[in-house]
Amino acid sequence: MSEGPALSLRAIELREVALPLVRPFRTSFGEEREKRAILVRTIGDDVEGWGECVASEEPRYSEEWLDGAWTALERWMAPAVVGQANRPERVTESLGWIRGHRMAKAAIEAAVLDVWLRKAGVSLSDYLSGVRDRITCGVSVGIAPTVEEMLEEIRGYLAKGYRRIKLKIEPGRDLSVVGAVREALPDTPLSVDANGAYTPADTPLFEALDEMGLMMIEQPLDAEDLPGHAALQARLRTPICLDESIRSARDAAVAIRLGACRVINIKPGRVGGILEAKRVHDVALRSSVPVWIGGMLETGVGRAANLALAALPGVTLPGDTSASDRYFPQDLTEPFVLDPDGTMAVPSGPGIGVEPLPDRLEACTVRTSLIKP
Ligand code: OSB
Ligand code: MG
Repeated sequence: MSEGPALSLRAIELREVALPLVRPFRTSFGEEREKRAILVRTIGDDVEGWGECVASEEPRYSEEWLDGAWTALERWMAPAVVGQANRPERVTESLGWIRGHRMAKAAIEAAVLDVWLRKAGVSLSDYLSGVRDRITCGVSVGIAPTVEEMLEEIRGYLAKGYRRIKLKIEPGRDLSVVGAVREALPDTPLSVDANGAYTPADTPLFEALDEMGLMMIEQPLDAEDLPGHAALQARLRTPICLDESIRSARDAAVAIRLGACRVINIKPGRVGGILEAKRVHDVALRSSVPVWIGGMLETGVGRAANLALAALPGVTLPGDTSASDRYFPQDLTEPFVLDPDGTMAVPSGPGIGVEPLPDRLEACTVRTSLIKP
């Protein structure tokens, strides 16, 4: 993977964007009404690349938050990378001294990968050795005030072709909601995602969910609690899928060894980059643990990279890589569209294969910063 020329960057631009969501997205840790993201633009002599930072406005999903990521990118990460001779793997080395801040690191690595692959004329999917040109899509359904509203939303997604429905749950909105959805849709592939909202004392609740024919239960317990997940998994037939707990390929190896999960949700931002995401995939594949690609309500820029990862051979379950119209009235890029068979095309152009539409980008921009050598 390290073949190919180094590329020198003239500048790196940071851009915070804000896009209205089609509907509020509610999870056990809060509600988002608008999508805010930092885009990283790598500016070479004759090519440009893009990456998206998935840190949200408040540090609820993980320790990272948007303003913190902005500062880390502006003050340390962009200066460490701009003007240097860059190969994608070098980015990880240049930023290695910075502890944590994985989402910020992932954004700058993605933008360097994109510009470098565009220059080389190679698609991200080919670079990663992806094996398919279409991927199977599921959709993540936020918590709604009533079961009727959730069912209406879900029926809309099923009519569009989505192959798996993931229900967000939280204490008080779990068994009854999942039971009602399961009763209304007995044959639909269903999963649940708790975003770590429960404790080992809730084991009886998960034993009841275990009877509902779910594909998996995602992140039931606190991100730090791998032993707790292992103990819970030992009592359930339904596979536990880890999201927040897996921050690196090493975490994945430990979680699998402990029996803390039987499925992994891979998000490049959470693990510090696309290259580490590939290593998480490789670890899981070697242990025959199926994986899928998650999402953080990304704009088309981040989504394109997620779709390239979804083309990897070990990604055997439908992901949260949904179409643009599930998130935004208008995406930043040309919209990603779901085929009625529930699949979406993996971008085949150089790099991530898409770029922000200039007018849309201007209309959505909240602030910018230009970092030069
Ligand atoms: O836990 O997977 C999650 C969105 C934001 C933060 C965390 C999560 C999610 C989703 C939505 O479930 C995934 C998507 O459609 O992008
Ligand atoms: Mg999750």
